[in-house]
Amino acid sequence: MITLYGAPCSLYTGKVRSYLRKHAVPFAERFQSHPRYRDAVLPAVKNRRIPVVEFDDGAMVQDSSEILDALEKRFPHTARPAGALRTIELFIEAYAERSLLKAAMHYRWNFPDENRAFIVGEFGRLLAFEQGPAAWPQVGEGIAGRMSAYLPPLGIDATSIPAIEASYLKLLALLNDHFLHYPYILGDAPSRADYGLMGPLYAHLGRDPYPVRIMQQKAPMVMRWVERMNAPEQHAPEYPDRALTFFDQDDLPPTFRAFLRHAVTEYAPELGATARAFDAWIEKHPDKASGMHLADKEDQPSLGPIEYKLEGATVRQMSAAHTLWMLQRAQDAWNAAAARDTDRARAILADAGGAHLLDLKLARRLTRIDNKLAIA
Ligand SMILES: N[C@@H](CCC(=O)N[C@@H](CS)C(=O)NCC(=O)O)C(=O)O
Repeated sequence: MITLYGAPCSLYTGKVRSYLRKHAVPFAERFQSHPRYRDAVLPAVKNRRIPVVEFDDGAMVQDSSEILDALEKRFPHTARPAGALRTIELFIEAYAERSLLKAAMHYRWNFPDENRAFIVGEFGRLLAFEQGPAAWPQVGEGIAGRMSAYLPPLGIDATSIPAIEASYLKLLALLNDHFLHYPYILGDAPSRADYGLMGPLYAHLGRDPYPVRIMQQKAPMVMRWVERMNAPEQHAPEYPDRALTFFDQDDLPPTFRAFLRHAVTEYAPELGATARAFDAWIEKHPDKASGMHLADKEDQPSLGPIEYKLEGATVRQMSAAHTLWMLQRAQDAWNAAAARDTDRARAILADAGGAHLLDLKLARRLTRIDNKLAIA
């Protein structure tokens, strides 16, 4: 039995929970308030973020992408995309992890009349459920203050908000079109593209009171996908009797290609600016040898401020080294692919305007050691 330490309102927990359900992996979910989290899990992972998965052999992993890697290794019989689509699913996972965080956080924290009581209650429940409803608001407010303080470093401000909203509404329209024809991003079976997107599109945008209404009203097929991704079975009555296969990498449908173009358009400028910030950071830190953490305390440190364009607006935010580690994973899959698949993945990304992302090389490779970013 696997234990998932997480919470319903947690973005990255939504990604892992969906994977476990879709792959029929038995698991139980616990809050961080569970005594085992405090006594055994936190001392082992040394990272306060959720999700954490504790495997039946005692291994514990923090970071949703590393958890999915571990699950892929431990349950190798489960279907996953191969060839060029492996690179593409990892790229979409990276986009979902970073680029959609802005919409998730904006729609959670900037609509307090509708959201605040709910989300403060959620935080109270996950930390102090056993203390009862009277205790939740105060406990929840403490966390809410810390979480909403992430908005400025994420670049969510008066200048960027119209762009963040425009970008999100475009995404909803593109995905709604896609799900008119297919149950998942890469066809008739779920992939890491779907799990990655489930983080923001479920925990925040498909569950908090204000944004869930937008999704229900503007993108009912996306709402259905969220429901499907949380179901243990295929749950796709709209498209019955289909083989559970992925798209043919040589024949990707227009709705997928339009979605990928949007993801590349919105994410590539942030990636490019972050890569430049990393290279500048490396120059300033010649002492950082292989195996050293980027920062002593922070698991996912920033590399300093960056600026880039989103939907014509200038976004000013703190960069995130973690997003480069995610990109590197897609690049690694690309480098490991057979020649034919390498060409194909490049052609798919080129069609979306993002072939250059495969060539974006960093001054040093990144890795994670003891659940923290480090120089490889
Ligand atoms: N890269 C990590 C990110 C995890 C993460 O940021 N989790 C949030 C909750 S969804 C958290 O624990 N935040 C606590 C904090 O920022 O202090 C992953 O994919 O697991």
